[in-house]
Amino acid sequence: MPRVTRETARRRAPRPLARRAVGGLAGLLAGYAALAAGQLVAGFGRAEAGPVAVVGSAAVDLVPTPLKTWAIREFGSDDKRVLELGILAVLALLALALGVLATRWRLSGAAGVLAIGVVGAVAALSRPDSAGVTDTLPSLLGAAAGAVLLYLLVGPVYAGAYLPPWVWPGSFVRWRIRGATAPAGPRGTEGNPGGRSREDFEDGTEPGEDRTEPGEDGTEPGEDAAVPAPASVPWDRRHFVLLAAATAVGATAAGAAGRALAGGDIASAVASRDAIRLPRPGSPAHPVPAGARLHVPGLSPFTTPNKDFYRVDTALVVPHVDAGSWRLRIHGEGVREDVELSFAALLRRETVERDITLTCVSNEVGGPYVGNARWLGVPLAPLLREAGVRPPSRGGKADQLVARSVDGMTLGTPVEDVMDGRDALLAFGMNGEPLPFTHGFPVRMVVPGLYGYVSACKWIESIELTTFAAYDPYWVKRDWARKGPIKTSARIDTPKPLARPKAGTVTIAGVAWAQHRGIEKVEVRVDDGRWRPADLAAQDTRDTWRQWSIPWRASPGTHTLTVRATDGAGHRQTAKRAGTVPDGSSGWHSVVVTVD
Ligand SMILES: Nc1nc2c(c(=O)[nH]1)N[C@H]1C(S)=C(S)[C@@H](COP(=O)(O)O)O[C@H]1N2
Ligand SMILES: [Mo]
Repeated sequence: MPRVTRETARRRAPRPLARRAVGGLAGLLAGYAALAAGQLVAGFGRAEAGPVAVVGSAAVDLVPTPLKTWAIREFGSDDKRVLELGILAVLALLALALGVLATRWRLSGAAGVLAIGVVGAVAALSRPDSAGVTDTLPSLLGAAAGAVLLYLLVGPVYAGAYLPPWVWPGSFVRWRIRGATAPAGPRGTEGNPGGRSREDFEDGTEPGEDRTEPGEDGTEPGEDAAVPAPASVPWDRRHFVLLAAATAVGATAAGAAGRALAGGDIASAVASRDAIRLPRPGSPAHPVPAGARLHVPGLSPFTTPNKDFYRVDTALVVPHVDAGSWRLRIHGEGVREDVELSFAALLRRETVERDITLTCVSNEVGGPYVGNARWLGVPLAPLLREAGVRPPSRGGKADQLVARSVDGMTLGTPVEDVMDGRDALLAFGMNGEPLPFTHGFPVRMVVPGLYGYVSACKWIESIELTTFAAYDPYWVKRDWARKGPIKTSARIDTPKPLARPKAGTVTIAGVAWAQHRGIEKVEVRVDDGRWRPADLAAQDTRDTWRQWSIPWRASPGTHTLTVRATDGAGHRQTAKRAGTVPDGSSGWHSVVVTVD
């Protein structure tokens, strides 16, 4: 019978550092496998319920508004990638720690992995678009797979009790008894009755009792009794490497399979979009006046191409809705009978095409979250009227229209604004093509004059007529104002901040917007000089932005260029600065340049 002596144990067991490293690696592998298994399970259900997606989405919902504002400002549209990387980094650290822990307390490590799965499950249930219990399965089953794998992976280096003594006193008691009968028992037990000392593990002199499966440590079943204390964990490298490799390969395959399954759903949505032939608008937009487009290098184009159009939303997984199965439900206060519209039915209605500039309330002074597109859609007001809805000014009880998207987002719009004659649209076309998925395919709302967060619901699936008193939608619950008319703003596009133009004539140019009121005047000031009126491009409509430019005789030195706009209602922008929360930024945009 191979007697494991203290000496052989010392030789065969991994050194403490190596053991931790192996544990850490086991943790990372188990974590990777958990995520991959979760992705596989999510592939059978909703991609939105993937473990990283649910935690990320819950984080998006939960983070305080200032942090969210900061993230949008700091990372822009990359905020989602950054969040995902952050979550993966945290998970990797946790996995690493649990792996190391598991080399001592095998069950605790595995339980830790399960606990993370439970956090994921809770996050999944907290989502406004949660499909219920099935959404918890990716996190729970993924974590279960990870827990089992961690348990198995650390087997070869496992050198402790199943549970720490403070969790399960039994493991301590058993060890004490064993230690007491063991002549070569662990050092330091006398002076350390409260628990195992570090050295107890690190020198590999473990009581052989709480060990792994028989045989796994190289000893025979029943050998325990014959071996006093020092039977340690022989470091079965082959066992570990095989299991680790199998885990890595299996997890990668599971992850790929999960992605492929999710890809199937996406494919049908993509096919439904490819199949759409946009109707000729019953009421086309009038052509953009030639004078509305200035040709100044560095100036934002009048029409923002779809690929450059800003994107602001909370969707970590872009919804891919099949237009064929899409339905819009209109219901609530004042609706005679619930309306349900298919995409085909929507296209059969009178369609209109309009140029409308969209702006995000999170846009800082001088910021990028504004864009102008040609939208094709169906006017919302007649639809509502047919359903029996009356605006408050005509005695309607509902003053708020709550649009809900397939991802659970809610946006609240004043019914009065939607029905006051402006071109509030259910849009399905954007610059001549079906809406891109990132911009709300198959149908979204667009309401001229209102910030996106109170009007521009993407991936819309229902419209409820209610009151502002009765319901606070998503952003309002997070410190933003109930109503969000767009504030008059102007931005300098060129020269760029910190640019170094040559002395001589420099063209200062940019855009100004005050949707549904129109831009009347733009003025520019250099340093503390007088305000000079800029040349305004022709106005397309009062719902679109206006380009402007002004020549400047630049002299060498550092200069501050400032712009201000006056809207069609006669309101001129003041210097008073406001941040984005709660109802949009205000103040003059300035750019500092150094003329060489
Ligand atoms: N479903 C959904 N719709 C949404 C949002 C969202 O997070 N989810 N964000 C809104 C906000 S804040 C803005 S500014 C606009 C942005 O539209 P865009 O991404 O097409 O530019 O969409 C609005 N519609
Ligand atoms: Mo927004």
